[in-house]
Amino acid sequence: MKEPRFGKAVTVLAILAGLSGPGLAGSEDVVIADAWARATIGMNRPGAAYLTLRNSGDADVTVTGLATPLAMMSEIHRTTTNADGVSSMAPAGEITIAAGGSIALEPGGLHAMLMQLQEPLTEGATLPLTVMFSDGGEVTVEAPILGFAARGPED
Ligand SMILES: [Cu+2]
Repeated sequence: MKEPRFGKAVTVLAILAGLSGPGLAGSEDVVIADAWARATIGMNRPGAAYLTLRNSGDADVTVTGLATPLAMMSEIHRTTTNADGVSSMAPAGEITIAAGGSIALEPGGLHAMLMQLQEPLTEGATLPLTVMFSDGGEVTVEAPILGFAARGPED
């Protein structure tokens, strides 16, 4: 049984070397801008939050999930509108931000869906929102909560 153990040790060393190696690109190259959430009436319906992810690194970065203490479950959803003008949404799965690229979560497209709210999203308060990445990194932003009819952070 020595060989499997040796194999595991080599793997761990490789991971450690990767973490400290120069030129490592990953979630530390991602900047989150223009985060905001929309106020909710009560807690019966999910809340929505929006933000822009910019990847200034030279490697693609993948978003694996979202979390906020104000909701039991948070997911990135994608809204699509069919030829009949009917909109529907579904979980978008993992989202990859190309090296040097950016992805916007905005009304009518991708959004952070905040399900099973633990308290209403109140205009004027802020929502802590954590974005998780496939390299294990996390970035947390405080998204201001705007009014019920807000369409963007400038409203
Ligand atoms: Cu949704």
